[in-house]
Amino acid sequence: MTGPGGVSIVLVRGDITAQSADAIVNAANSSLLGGGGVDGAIHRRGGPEILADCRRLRASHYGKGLPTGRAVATTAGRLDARWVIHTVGPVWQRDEDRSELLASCYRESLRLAGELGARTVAFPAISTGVYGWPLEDGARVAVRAVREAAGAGGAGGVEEVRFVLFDDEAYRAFEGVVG
Ligand code: AR6
Repeated sequence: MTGPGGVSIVLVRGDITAQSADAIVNAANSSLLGGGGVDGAIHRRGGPEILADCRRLRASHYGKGLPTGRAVATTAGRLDARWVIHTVGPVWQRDEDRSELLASCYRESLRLAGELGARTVAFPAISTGVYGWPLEDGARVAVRAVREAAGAGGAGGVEEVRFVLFDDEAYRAFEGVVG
């Protein structure tokens, strides 16, 4: 169903590296040089071109790394996509509300995807793995951020935002929010 700003939200259970989309979003860390989870899988399946691009970014605009909440694009290498958009989620903290930073990851990634000319964008559930964000809250922040950005015209020509959820628990958390 088409939502605010003409953007449809689609939920899929699976591995994000197996998706076909214009842009695939990576739950990276600020080094941009790889890691575990989605990040490890993207670099493994996408091949060395992605890391080469990341190294170039570190050597130019992002000498100190990519700040939390921001997004940057590289080639998608061998993935079935035109771009990988790397974003850095916040580490979850019990005593500090960092949800604005998590929302910023979705907003900035979507804005960049729109600027690049993407129509389909695949997102993982950012911060809900290694970074410890509770799934249901992570889903709530994600869906709200996408709907708000789309409603405010912040998604350019993006037509589909696909959340790619790795397991049943994550899928159900998003299903509960999207309805
Ligand atoms: N496809 C889709 N979802 C996945 C996949 C996959 N292949 N693999 C894991 N998930 P995480 P974060 C789910 O840890 O929490 C890395 O080391 C996973 O179950 O990938 O933002 C980076 O370099 C979880 O629900 O990202 C950073 O250091 C969600 O994707 C750090 O982890 C996100 O889990 C970022 O941590």
